Parts: sequence; C-alpha cells; structure tokens
Amino acid sequence: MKGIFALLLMTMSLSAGAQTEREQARLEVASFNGPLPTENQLRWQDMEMYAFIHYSLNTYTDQEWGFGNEDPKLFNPFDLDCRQWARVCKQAGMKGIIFTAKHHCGFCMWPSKYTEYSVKSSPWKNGQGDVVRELANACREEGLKFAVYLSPWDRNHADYGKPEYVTYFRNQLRELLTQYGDIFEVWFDGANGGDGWYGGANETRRIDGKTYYGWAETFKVIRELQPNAVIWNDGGDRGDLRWVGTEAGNVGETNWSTMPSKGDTPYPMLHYGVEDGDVWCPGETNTSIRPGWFYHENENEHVKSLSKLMDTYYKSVGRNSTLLLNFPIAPNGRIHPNDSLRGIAFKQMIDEVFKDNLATKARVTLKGDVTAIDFGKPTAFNRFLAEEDIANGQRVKKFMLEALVDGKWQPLKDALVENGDGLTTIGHRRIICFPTVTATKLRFTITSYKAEPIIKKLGVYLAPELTADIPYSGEKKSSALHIFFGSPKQMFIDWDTEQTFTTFHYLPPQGTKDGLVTHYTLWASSDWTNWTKLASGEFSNIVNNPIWQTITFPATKARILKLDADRLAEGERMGYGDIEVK
Ligand code: FUL
Repeated sequence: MKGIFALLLMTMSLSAGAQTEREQARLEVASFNGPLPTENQLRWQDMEMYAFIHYSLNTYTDQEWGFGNEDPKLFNPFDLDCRQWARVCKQAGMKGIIFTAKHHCGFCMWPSKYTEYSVKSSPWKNGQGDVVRELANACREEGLKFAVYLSPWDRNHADYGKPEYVTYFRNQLRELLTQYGDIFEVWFDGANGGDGWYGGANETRRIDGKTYYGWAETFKVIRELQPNAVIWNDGGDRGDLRWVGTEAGNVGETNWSTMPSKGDTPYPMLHYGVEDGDVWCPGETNTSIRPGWFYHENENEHVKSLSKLMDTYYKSVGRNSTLLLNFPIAPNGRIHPNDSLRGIAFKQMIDEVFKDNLATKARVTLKGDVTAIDFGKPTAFNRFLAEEDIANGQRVKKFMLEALVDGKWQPLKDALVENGDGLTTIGHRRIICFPTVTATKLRFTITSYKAEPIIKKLGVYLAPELTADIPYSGEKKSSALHIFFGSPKQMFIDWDTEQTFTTFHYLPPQGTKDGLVTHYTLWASSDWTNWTKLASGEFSNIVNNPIWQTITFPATKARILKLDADRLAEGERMGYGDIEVK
C-alpha cells in the first residue's frame, strides 16, 4: 500500500514475499486507467454535508406536491428571514444550501420574467421580493455555498409536454445561473409528468424524462454559465452525481463512485455504484430532518432524533457519499426551533465523536497491506475511519479489521450492516461503527483492491454511546418549551426570539434517582456562540426530597438557556420531571 498519512508517521516496509495480487496491483498503479473525479466533483465531495431547503406554496397548503393551481396570494410570510436559515444551516455543520427555486407546482421563488406564477404575484413585499436573492446573499454572508433545485416537471405551465416548455425551462435556468452569483450544484428532480393544472387544462401529461428535456443541450447551458457547478440528474443523461435510490438517508456499505456512462440505473446501481463503471458519478444521499420535505405542523414532534441523524451520517458521509439534509421552512418564513435545535445538536455530536483521533497517539506501522496501530496500553474505541486519496481513483474493494483484546485477535465488523462484515469499499471516507472494544492494538488489512491503494487518513475514535432521545412529556409545563439534549448531560431550551428571564424551575424525575441532577450550571446565549453563566450550584436535599427546585438570577435577555448537569445522583443521563422558566 502506498500510504500518504497526513497525521500518522508510517514505517513503510515492503515485504519481499509480496502476494501476487499486490504485485500485480503495483504494476497496475502506473497504468490505472479507471475513471477519476473532475475538479468539480472533488470540491463537491469535500463539502461532505450541505442543506436542502424546501419552501414554496406547498408550505401554505400543507402539501408535499402542489397541483399547479394554488393561489400565489397564499405566499405572504410575515417573518421570512433567510439569514436565520443560513445561520441554522451553518451551525448544523452544513457547507452550503440547495434551494427549491421552483418545485413541481411551478411557483417561482424569484421574479422570473417568463411567468406571472411567482413571488411577483404574491402580497409578500408587495410583489417586489425575491427569495432566491435573499438566500443567495445570506449564504454569501455566512460563508456558505449556494445552489438551486429547478423542477423540470411544472404542473402550472400551459405548455408542459410541448417543446415550448423546454425553452421556458432553459430560460429560467439561465436566469438562476446568471443573476445569483456562484452556484455549486444544479438539482433536476426526477419526478416527471402526470396530472396537473397545466394552464387550466387539468389533465394528465406524460413525457419521456430521458429525451423530452434535451439534457445534453440543458447541460451545455450549465457548463457555459456555471463551469464550476456539479449537476445532479435523475433518470436522464448521466450528470456529475447520482441519487442513491432512496430518500431514507443511506447508501450501500459497498459504494463505488463509478457508474456506466449509458443505460438505465436500477436501484442496485444507484445504491451501490458499479465497480467497473466507466464514469465517475458519486452518490449524494438526500433525506429530510423530518418525515416530509415541506413543513407540516403535525410533524413538529417527529423531527429525527439525534441517534437517527448520527445513523444517517455514518450511512452517508461514512460511506463515501455526501449528505444533503433537508430543513423545511415553516409558514412564518423561518426554520422551526425543533429542527434547528436538532440540527445544531447533530453537528455538536459529530464534533464530539471525532475530536480525538487515538491513532495519532499510537505507533503506526505499515507492512505490505497490513497497517498495525499499537496503542501501547489497553485503549477503548468504537469507530474506525479510513480515507482513500480519491483524486487517484477508488481502488479498495475489501479490508479486514482486528483488535488485540487480552492477547487474542478479534475480528471487528460494521455493526450498521445486516449481512456480512460490511468491510468493503472505502473511497472518500469510510467509517466503521462497532460496540466499544478495549484493545492494545488494531490491525487494518486491505485484502482486495483494483490497483495499489492510496490511503490518505486513518482514524480511531471513542464515540459516546447514544441511547434513544428523551421523549417529549405529555401535558407538562415543559411541553410548551423546545427542549433538546446536546449530550446526555446537557439540556438546551430555545425560544427562537429573545426573552427576559429571571428564574429556572427544575422538577427532578419522580420515583427514581436515575438521572436526577444534583449539581448544575446554567448558561444563557442569544447566538449559540457566546454563553453567559447565570448560576451554578447544588440542588440541596434533592435526593431525599425530589421537589421543584428554583434557580434565580439577575434579569437576563437571551434566546437559549443551557443547563449542564455537573453531577447526577445516579446514572449517566440527565432526566427531568418537568421544567418551567420565567
Ligand atoms: C423528490 C420530489 O418529488 C420531492 O418533492 C422532493 O423535492 C425530493 C427532494 O425529491 O423526488
């Protein structure tokens, strides 16, 4: 193996009796002629996580797909704040935002000069507003990249199905690609044709998604106007990226970034890629932070849990993919606090898991295809990370992981995989999760490859165990609060806007000592970055007499309160019976 270890000092030792496959691969390295990523694809892959934002007339009709006849007057948010979206996305670790400039209903979130069916015809800002512009500007201010989703299917347009519509579609694309600065990705949804309003025709129109839109010509427009953008396309000509065949938030544990350049793409191809594909076409894993893509009030309590989001992270970014995570906008024009809290906790948890690479403190040696990581003493860990230098292609087919526990080598497997050990492809980044082991050494052996592997980084981590999130609590006072746990011992409450507080009341869990907070620190913030300590101390006699506890402090203006459980009576996870803040 050719090792370029950014963080690790490697002892390169090539054994004399190299196995045939390795010898052969070494010969092949010079002539490795598999597909390679373009500069655009490499830059895109490095983004790792970016947000989707779904917002349109659907937000006001409680629908996922608008029919195309919804009244533009419904679009009248009283508090639309693209900066809030950008801030939340940034704090959730997103590197960019892809915005539904036009969804299937055809309503344009920018004042397109080719239709009246847009923000122009809405009461919002007296028809003078432009959501695409506000968001593009907000992204720039927050240092995020910006991208657009332009639905090819348009259920409003009278000409949909005729060649005239394709001209209209390309004209709109030109508007989006010329008026809003740099665009990092163009997203063409695969949903195509069916019933719709179509200028009042109210009928079903079928098109052939492969030929109707003239993808080659459409792609040319993008290459000309935004040469640095990547194209996501589903079902038509191969774009730069592929769908992973599901919106549930996972790609196959075997995930090749290569695909055949022509032909249909059944589910297994989308989900696992194709080892001997002739073009580089990596997978982008798209999913929403709540069940729907658009906001529905009845989903407010169904925002994905932290453990679900971490599972999604491991099954996307941890499987050689990027994660495109959707945040819907609520009718007031903002991301709902339940979604923002969860998103921010997600980022905090990722940082927590990967903050300490135990391999950097170990002695790492490379012999042939075997990398030995010697910790020098029994060390607990439960995550393994490897990255290939994909600029030189994707090469690793299979590997093995073994931990030396009490003098015996134990094989490790990917606990998130149902069949087999899951130790297949690596690519840009591969993360393997397994129950905590305490071992003195870890052995990573690449057992099969297409050409000499080039490993860029290795990592070994100890992630905190995540148990199911504490559920919301019935009719209690705290039900009205947006409470979330950043870690098992840290509670956040977010009001979305600033309030003045003077007291914090805590009712401990009743009938158990488990999770009962005995010592605390209370903090306040208005921006998630600067925290003021309000109070810290002890809830005296709380174990024997678990009644409401009161923390008082000087009147403080803040948006978020954070309660650190510095000590618990028992257990590892803070609990509460109820919370009240005044
Ligand atoms: C799907 C669309 O039909 C959904 O509404 C959503 O936009 C999702 C990202 O893609 O195909």
